[in-house]
Amino acid sequence: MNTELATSFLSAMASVVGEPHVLTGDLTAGFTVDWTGRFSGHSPAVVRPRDTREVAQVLSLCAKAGVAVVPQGGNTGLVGGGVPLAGEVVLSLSRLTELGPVDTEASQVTAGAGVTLEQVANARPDLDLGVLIASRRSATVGGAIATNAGGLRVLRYGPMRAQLRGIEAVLSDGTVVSHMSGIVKDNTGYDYPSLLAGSEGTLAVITKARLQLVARASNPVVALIGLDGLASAHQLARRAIREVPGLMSAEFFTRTGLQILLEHTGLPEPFRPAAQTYLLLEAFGSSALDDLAALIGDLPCAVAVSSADREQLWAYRERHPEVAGFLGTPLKLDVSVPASQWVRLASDIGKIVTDVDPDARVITYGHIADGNVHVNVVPSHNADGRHEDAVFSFVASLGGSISAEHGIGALKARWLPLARSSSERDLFTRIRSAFDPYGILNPNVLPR
Ligand code: 2HG
Ligand code: ZN
Repeated sequence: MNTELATSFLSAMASVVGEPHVLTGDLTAGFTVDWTGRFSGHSPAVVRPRDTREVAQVLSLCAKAGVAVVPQGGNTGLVGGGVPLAGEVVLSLSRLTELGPVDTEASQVTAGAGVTLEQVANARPDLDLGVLIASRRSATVGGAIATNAGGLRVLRYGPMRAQLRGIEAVLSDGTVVSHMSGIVKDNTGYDYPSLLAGSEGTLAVITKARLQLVARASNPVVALIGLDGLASAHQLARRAIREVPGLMSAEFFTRTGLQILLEHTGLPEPFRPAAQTYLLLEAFGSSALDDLAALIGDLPCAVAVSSADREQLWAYRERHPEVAGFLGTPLKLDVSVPASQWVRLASDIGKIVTDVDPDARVITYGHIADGNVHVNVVPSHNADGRHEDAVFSFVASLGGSISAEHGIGALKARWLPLARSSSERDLFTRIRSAFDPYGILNPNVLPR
């Protein structure tokens, strides 16, 4: 954009959202870099509309000027999908914070794109949001839907897409589409809310969603169990799925990650003796404590019933995303494989990475029941694609997915052909053109 064009474009933006909500220069800093520090770019402006009408006006101005836009929620993404890597305008949805009253008949609520997941979860004491992620205090409804966030309870409630009962969104030409009736049985044509879930801001800008809530878990119990290796953890998790009816979470981490976490945070050792692999299970219901006790037998463990104790045990798992960051700028790869391949993936992935970078540090943890391993790599020097290449090729050879829950973003765009055929990618392109004929929505995310 030349200077003259930029000035008139910015004043047009200001006339829509008000001058204080068009941020330029140093004020854009917090919006142009992701929280890991791996992805950073620059932006001529961060525009902060306050409602759907303003979003529509901003988008039609951008479409007319041919200005690319990166929609941004809480900026908690991990694949470079929410930051302006090529000088795009940042469309921040953080002011769309309206949270409607809970519809208690349907256990549903309508939330603006900028409402945090924690605010939705706390909308009523007897209800909860099925999706629970560590970044819930900053991650927002719009971003969580756009990335189809998964998290710690997918095995019971599914990812964000499964909570969706309606959506309102704006297309790149400013058209508002809205289907918010909340009806569960509704076969009146294409399920575009579902398509927008996981579209990573490439199809439309989500402004509002109607979300299904779940009953808040009664009598939750958390158990952290020490095991002699990944195979035993996998076996016990499979048994938990069959034998613990109230199971909500089955998470794992290893001694390597735990050791670094303890050293950098001052958290105490959870129990002795120290183990190679840790399995964290959470279950609810009147029989949860007995069911877990029967499963665990005499394995070393810590069990928590009170809210404070449960939180303390969860911290060992929920703080794992910080671990690689204590050592350097991490590369966060989230992959999943069929259950039958999980032990192979989790056991071999460290060597797969160190074969291409012997001094790289590798920390693994994740959602064991979903076959999902978070491979956090701290490269020994500049990441040049070889770590991703090694991990994703191995995962593809096991019949797995190169993105279990974080999306393709900019990080994985090059490797999408490992996961999707050319006919599928052609279809993606045609869908994308139908929603965004101007080609301005998140152009660096998912290959065009
Ligand atoms: C988690 O499961 C998140 O904690 C973040 O998906 C994973 O930071 C990561 O790699
Ligand atoms: Zn995760």
